[in-house]
Amino acid sequence: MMTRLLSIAALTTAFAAPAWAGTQTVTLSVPGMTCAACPLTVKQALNKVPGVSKTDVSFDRKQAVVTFDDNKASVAALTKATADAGYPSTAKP
Ligand SMILES: [Cu+2]
Repeated sequence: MMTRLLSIAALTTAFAAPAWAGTQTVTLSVPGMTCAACPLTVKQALNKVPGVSKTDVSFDRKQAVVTFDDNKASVAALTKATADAGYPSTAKP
């Protein structure tokens, strides 16, 4: 039983490490979006941050789901980017 668990863990690590090392997804709460154009501004700001690979901004939910490489970007860099664009944000737990 233990051996089996360990080999599964080893396999998972071997396959996961090369392609996905450092890839993180964070959901940012962006309460300042007040019209349908706002998400475009937020999306552009986030996409300019080096290391960001995917940005999905929802006006209805007032949130942005961002996929980024944590070797290049950080949650702090993402929230700063939205704040600089006029939309302060915070990471949702
Ligand atoms: Cu707007």
